Amino acid sequence: MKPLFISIFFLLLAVSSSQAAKKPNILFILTDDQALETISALGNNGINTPNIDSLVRAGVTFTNASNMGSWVDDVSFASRTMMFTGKFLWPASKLKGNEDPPLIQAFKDGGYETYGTGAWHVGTKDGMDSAFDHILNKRPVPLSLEETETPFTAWNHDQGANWENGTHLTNLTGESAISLLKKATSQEKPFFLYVGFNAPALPWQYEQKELKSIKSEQLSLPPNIKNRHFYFSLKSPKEISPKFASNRYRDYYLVIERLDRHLGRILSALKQSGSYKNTIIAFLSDNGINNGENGIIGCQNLYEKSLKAPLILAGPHIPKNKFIDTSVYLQDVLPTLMQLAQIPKPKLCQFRSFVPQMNGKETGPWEDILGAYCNDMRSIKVEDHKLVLYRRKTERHMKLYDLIKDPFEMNDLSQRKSSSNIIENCLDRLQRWEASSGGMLNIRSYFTQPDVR
Ligand SMILES: [Ca+2]
Repeated sequence: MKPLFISIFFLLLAVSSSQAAKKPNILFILTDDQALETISALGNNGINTPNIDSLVRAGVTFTNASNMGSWVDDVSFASRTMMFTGKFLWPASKLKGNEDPPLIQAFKDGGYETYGTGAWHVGTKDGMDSAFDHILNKRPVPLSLEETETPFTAWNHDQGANWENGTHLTNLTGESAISLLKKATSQEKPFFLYVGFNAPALPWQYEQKELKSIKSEQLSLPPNIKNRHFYFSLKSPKEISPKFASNRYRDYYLVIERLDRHLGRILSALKQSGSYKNTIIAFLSDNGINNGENGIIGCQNLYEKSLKAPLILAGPHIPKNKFIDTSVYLQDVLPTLMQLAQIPKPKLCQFRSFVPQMNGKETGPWEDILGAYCNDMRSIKVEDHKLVLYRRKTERHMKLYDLIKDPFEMNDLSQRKSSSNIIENCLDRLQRWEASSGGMLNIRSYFTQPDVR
């Protein structure tokens, strides 16, 4: 090789390796059943989340990020399967579970070393085992003790679940994340570290001494705690007293505060490693939950409380302390991270990047946002309005809410004459969604009869 060619060869080599070094690391923190408003930086005075707050200040927070829904009782499983396969609800429901998660594979193909710990709960081959190059302390979702233990005491370690093996599962996942982070930051390759916290999903377990940090009687409850569902046969409907609801809020918040402390330790470890500046942190949940709002317990419904969850991104080239109310899906997060990491999005991925919205584009990646729960419920959000359809056997119901004027979904507008154009538009869009995404319902034939409204 002549000297000039040799110089060019080494120059090209240097350029390509410096480009490789510039790829941002990804720290992907996924919580379970964390509703949007459980963050003090979003104005909730009843909970103290200084570390999630620090991410809010460091990055972009989406305040209208929704799960697309679920085809099974297990909403988490559906949400996560969509998130890591990139497929919409009905195509994801038909997966046989015999492939690796393609969106993690895309990062592997893009030169990333991948690491995972905690809960996974995704309908792909071999669970977490084949998803990541390195795994530490993968854990199943604990069974709900509320249904099996009487009485259930949060601090009774003998009742297992989160207390199994003597260490709270949130601590174990947090500590495992730090171990993996040390390993990942000592390697040359960029890393994708997945941290799946079981918290704040049930069962809510904590030490008795933690009780003093939140006084349930001082918690302010939203107005829809007093609201009763209109009535459709939802799972576990209960008469919900304010005392029952505030104790529930307290327990839920206590496990989130523990989660927040471990998030703080992970962020400190990342800063100590020297990799913080070149790491994108994604903090999100798979879905929210109703804790008595609108008379409902659980996430098997299409109220905003259950569909929406936190979605925060912070890191290089991401604006700081910015709030975006454009509607996106939680499942848009991986295509977004791919764009930020300059990794091609696999063709099969139906979700979209919201990088343009982070950079100031005012219109969203979607014209409307779908919600579905099995074949019992459908919802569509178009601009300010949300139409919800309920169907079971011969029962049919339709509800329309103005989410700007009525964020707690208490005033049904479907009976008003002035709503008819909005309803028609929503039904048309919902019908198109259902048909184009492989859904089973003929929206028009079920929901256009006069008695439905
Ligand atoms: Ca969940």
